[in-house]
Amino acid sequence: MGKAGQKEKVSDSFGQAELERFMKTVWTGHPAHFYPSLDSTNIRAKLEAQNGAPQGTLIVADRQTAGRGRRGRVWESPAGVNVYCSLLLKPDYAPEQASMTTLVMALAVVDGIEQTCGLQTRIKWPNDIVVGGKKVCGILTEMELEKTSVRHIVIGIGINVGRQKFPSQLTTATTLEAECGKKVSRASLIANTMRAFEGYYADFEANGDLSGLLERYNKLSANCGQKVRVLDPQGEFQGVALGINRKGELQVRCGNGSVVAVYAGEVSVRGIYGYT
Ligand code: BT5
Repeated sequence: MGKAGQKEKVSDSFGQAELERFMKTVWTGHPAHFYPSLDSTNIRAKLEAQNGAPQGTLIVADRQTAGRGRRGRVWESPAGVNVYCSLLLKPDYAPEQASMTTLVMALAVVDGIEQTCGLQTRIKWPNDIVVGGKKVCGILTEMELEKTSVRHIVIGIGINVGRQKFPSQLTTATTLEAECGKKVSRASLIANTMRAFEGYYADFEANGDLSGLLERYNKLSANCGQKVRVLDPQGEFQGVALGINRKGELQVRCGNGSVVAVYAGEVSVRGIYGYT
């Protein structure tokens, strides 16, 4: 199917026109491309980047047939209920800074959700947004390098919005509408999240790290002060999460009192308080 033919709307409240109407941003979501169905918005955004799409391009789909999480995990992406979108960045900073953009986007998603439906969510480092101990959003950041510099970054966001039945093995997921008890506009949610991202990203770019956002991030962190289990390729260890540092690493105090900085790109961290 041709690209133009894919840009229809799938319901009265979610389509190309609604996205454009709600998007009150300076550079994110300009342009925004809506698709009823894609394999993965991240894959599409990377293709657009290769074809010269500008920074700020936003790819949105009503459904994904190959939605992905980290390390090839599946992201459940049914039609008609959720947000699946990917933002293209073309920065001129070093690859080490790229993984920090996941944390910047996490802050934006928390604000976007709160502004759209009043729900207060928290961030489970590095890439989950949780409410009541369940996951309502996941973020997948991917970058492409050219020699040693970043050619582009794609930040993919999946937010569960409308009520739906998850596969039985997925017991840790919830949706915004189940949690807040009212209808949530997907176009408005995307627009609010993008607007919040612009503010946080400006701070990140000005500082070159997360130093200006540390306090807010740690306040919203579901990990701070909690026991965590770090699944490091070198071996697993447990400790208490103290919060992130300016590079976005999670500081974990181990049993022997030493503090280890855990880098998002290398390990997974799991809470051991019911949410895994
Ligand atoms: C993530 O990975 O949480 C990143 C998810 C990013 C999805 C977006 S959607 C738009 C863009 N296009 C894509 O193809 N991807 C991005 P990870 O931390 O690896 O978590 C994956 C795990 O979350 C799975 O193994 C499941 O346990 C769980 N999961 C899968 N689908 C879910 C859903 N819809 N809601 C909550 N949890 C889910």
